[in-house]
Amino acid sequence: MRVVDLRSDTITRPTPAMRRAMAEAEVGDDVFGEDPTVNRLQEMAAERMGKEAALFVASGTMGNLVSLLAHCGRGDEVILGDQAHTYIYEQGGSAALGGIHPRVVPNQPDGTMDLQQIEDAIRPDNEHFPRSRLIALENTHNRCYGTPITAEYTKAVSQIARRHGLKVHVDGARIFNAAIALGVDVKELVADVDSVMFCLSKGLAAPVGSVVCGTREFIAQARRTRKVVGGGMRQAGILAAAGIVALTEMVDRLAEDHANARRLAEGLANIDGLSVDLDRVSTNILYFDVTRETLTAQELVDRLNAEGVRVLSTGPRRIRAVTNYHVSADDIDYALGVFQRALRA
Ligand code: TLP
Repeated sequence: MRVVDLRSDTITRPTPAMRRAMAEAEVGDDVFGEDPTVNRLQEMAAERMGKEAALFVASGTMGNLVSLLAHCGRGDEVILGDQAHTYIYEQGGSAALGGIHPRVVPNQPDGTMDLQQIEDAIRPDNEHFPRSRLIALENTHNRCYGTPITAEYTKAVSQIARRHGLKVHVDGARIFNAAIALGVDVKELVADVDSVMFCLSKGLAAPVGSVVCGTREFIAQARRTRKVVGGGMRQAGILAAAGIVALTEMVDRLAEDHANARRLAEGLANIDGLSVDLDRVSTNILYFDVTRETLTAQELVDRLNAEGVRVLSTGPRRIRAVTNYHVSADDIDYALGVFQRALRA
């Protein structure tokens, strides 16, 4: 059966070039700082993001966790969006393991938080309150339709943070999608922030890994917090080698994923029983709603799955699709045919 897997860009498998690089990678013990391939990836990543230093970690979740643990102590507070991946999908790890208190501000449909609401959420120095330490942004914003967050907005948030002595972290799991969609150098998107985490294992198709970037001092602290959560990975150059290929060969092609997401959205918009807001499709993530009363999102997902088209239901009427390296324009047209049949049934 022909399969078109749109559940996530995390399903991407390593390219032949990655497998070759992995097989040939020079390695050493990275806990001693002696893995040349990990070191090279970290240098490349820091350079790409315009930061002093970088740290290879096992996953996006680990990257966000070690960053929050490095910025905040127990009883400190992080301000973040109510739709943030870190708030919803990371098991509350920073609270559970780090005693960091989350202060949520509503995300607006475009993934930003209202600047005034952020500023209002910062606590005055008072023994009743946790200490506000950090503001966390997400770019692109997964739950907010994969919307890219602009450099101007990020700068405005950073200015608020500076005024009050807070730091800014960006969950940039898909920050290269944002850079491609906005047509800017990725450095501009993180120029004013203290730390950024980006993923190699999503649209960039590496099998494993994310990278945290920031100042030398911050990365030294993040290295400590990575170790305590069990993230010291020894001969991790085997994995970093694929990450290097991801950074050098897989960034520019993200534009194809964006074009395919638009193609899918436009096709879905023409299918009776579905509703898509075309204005909100700007990267590789799209959400749409099942408007036919007699059909739930999960029922439609099951019908599609039986025909090899895989998507995720994220609410009673809502479905998410994510275009990725293994999905071509022809696959999109095929998937649209399957959608049409599933809704006719
Ligand atoms: N997102 C996954 C799922 O967890 C929902 C997906 O399929 O989109 N930040 C953001 C913005 C993410 O979207 C994700 C993964 C992470 C962090 C966590 O990365 P991993 O899965 O590597 O821990």
